Amino acid sequence: MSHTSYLDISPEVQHALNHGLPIVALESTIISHGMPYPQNVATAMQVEAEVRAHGAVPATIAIVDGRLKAGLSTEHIEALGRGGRDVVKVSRRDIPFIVAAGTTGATTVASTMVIAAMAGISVFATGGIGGVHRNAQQSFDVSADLQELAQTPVAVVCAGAKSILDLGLTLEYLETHGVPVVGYRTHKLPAFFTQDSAFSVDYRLDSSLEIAKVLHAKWAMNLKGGMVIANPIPEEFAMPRAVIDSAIEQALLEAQQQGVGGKESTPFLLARVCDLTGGDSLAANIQLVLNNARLACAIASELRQLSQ
Ligand code: PSU
Ligand code: MN
Repeated sequence: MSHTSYLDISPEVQHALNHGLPIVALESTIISHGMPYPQNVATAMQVEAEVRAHGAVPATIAIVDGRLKAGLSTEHIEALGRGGRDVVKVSRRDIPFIVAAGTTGATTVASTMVIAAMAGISVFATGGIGGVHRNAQQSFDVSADLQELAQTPVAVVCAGAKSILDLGLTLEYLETHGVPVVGYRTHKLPAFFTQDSAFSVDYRLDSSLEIAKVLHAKWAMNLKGGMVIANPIPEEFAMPRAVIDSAIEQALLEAQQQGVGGKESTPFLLARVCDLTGGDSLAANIQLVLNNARLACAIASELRQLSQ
């Protein structure tokens, strides 16, 4: 039995693989834990439509009834969205338990990368990656997303990371593990809701072709691991820094007071920031994901051409 016998590739994704068409992987924890219902389901469907409209095939990834899925049905997306934070959040360590039990889970950036790589998909779009949490000097809370980027050959297009994290320590960690952080048309690390932060990226690249050339060269040389492609939220959807900063401070304080830790930490903070800023942050969140999907399509298309 090969490892891919655990994997179901949808007919649409399989067709794209057979014909060398560009494919963009999408994660499912952003659906269950990253946004409220029903906007989460609507957004997941809208992102898939955006990918198709930009000439690529979407592969939304999750684990359903113990099967690794690359390409989800509308019913599965609906179930993950409706289940919300009751759905099991699956990172790399959790995959074999969910598979062995034959149950269902939403995949994080880390586990989505694992399954995308298994399916032969190398470009992935999402909102924000996990990272080194603030006060990680004490808590040791470092997202498994960062180690995955160090070992699995998938490029992750995101809007940087939310400042619920320590962005400086996140960059240091990625540097140590050899993960490049590319700014798309920017020198600054975007901070999800805002176009920039106080931190610089490693490399600025201004076109999807340049990004694809770097990915192609990296993987042609068998340099392991992925890459972070940080794409700033479009200016018209960015949020005032003071508004978002105060919501994040408040959410962090509540998490500390309530003793929230481990894998609950990120979903708790995401939900509180969303509540505290109301519909504004959700609207921004949706727009930045669409924006990342478009850039991922362009990179996936260029990469296909370079690989032919
Ligand atoms: N950050 C966001 N939105 C998200 C997540 C992070 O702005 O939806 C999700 C992603 O699935 C990410 C995960 O991979 O949270 C990280 O969780 P943890 O910190 O527990 O590794
Ligand atoms: Mn964590």
